[in-house]
Order: sequence, then structure tokens, then C-alpha cells
Amino acid sequence: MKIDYYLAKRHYNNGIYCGDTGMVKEFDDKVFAAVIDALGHGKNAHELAEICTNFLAENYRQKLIEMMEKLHQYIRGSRGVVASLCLVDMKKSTFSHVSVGDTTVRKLNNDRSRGYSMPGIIGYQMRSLQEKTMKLDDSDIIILHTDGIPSHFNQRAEGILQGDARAIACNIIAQFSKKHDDALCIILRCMK
Ligand SMILES: [Mn+2]
Repeated sequence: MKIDYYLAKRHYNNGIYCGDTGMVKEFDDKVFAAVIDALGHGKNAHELAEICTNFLAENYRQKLIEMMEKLHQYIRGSRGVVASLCLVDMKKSTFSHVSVGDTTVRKLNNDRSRGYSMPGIIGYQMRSLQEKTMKLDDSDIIILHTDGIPSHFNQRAEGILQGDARAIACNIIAQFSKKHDDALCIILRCMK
């Protein structure tokens, strides 16, 4: 399968700083995707989010659990972040993720396929981690998002799943993001 993806975000108050960050990287028939929400707002949250993205840009080919544990050590003593680290294997048609704290991972076209997030704060307190894997179909649409979008937003809202990954991500940010928080989502749209 192939993946059409897009990352959309909106800064709190449309300011220059954003504590939500994310990335998508393709390598070896795989797609790595991550969403990160640094606790708090403003410059300090923004800088910590940048530190995390730089770390992931260097380490995204590693195993998800290892990567999460290393990130935890790397930012130990900071204000902390919550995050989902995800990997699509396009050859095997699988989606795996490791999530800590309040971020959401789910299939938009299937209510029962929700990801699981461990309680905790990366950089502060984290329990032993679990990696969850789901099988993907050619028509699946996966969303990863921060708590700047409510986890139960109405995925049946008219037209919300129409168009490519970019249209879907931008629509969701426009319609559902909370006014008083940063918001970020990544859409991974599976295709034949
Ligand atoms: Mn947030």
C-alpha cells in the first residue's frame, strides 16, 4: 500500500510559538509519524517541542519503544511532553504506535480502532511501554492529534473524510480545534 499524508497545525492565538509539533518521514517502505505536545504554552513549550523534533529527526529509524525511552532520558528534568510515535509498514500493511499521555490515535473510518495511550509524562514520569499494532486496509484513514482537538470530535460531520490527506487534516483543524490551545493533527490516508 501507499500512504498519502499531511500535517496541519494551528498555533494558540495564532502566535509565533507552538508547543505542538510533529513530523512524518518515509524510509524503506515505512512511514514514521509523530505528534508531540509540550506541556504549557509559549516560548518554553515551543523550545522543548523543537528539542524533541530534532531528537526524532536523528532517531526515527529506531524501534518505537527504544525511541520513546531515549526521548524520555534526553529531556529528563524538562517540563515534559506527551507524544505518540507511530510507524506504518507499507509492505505488511500494519500500523504500530507507542503513546504516552494525552494524545489521540485512531482510525477515522472505524470507531472501534482506537489507539491506546499509557498514562505518564515523557521527561518526567513514564511506566513500562507497550507497542500496539493494527492491520491496515487500503481505505483506512488514520489520525494522530494533540488535545487541541477533542478526542471525540464528530468524524461523521459532512465532508470531513473527503479529499486527500491535506484536505482532511485542514478541515479537521478548521472545524474542531479548540480556541484556547495549540492544535496539531497528522492524517495518514492508506491507498492501493
Ligand atoms: Mn495541548
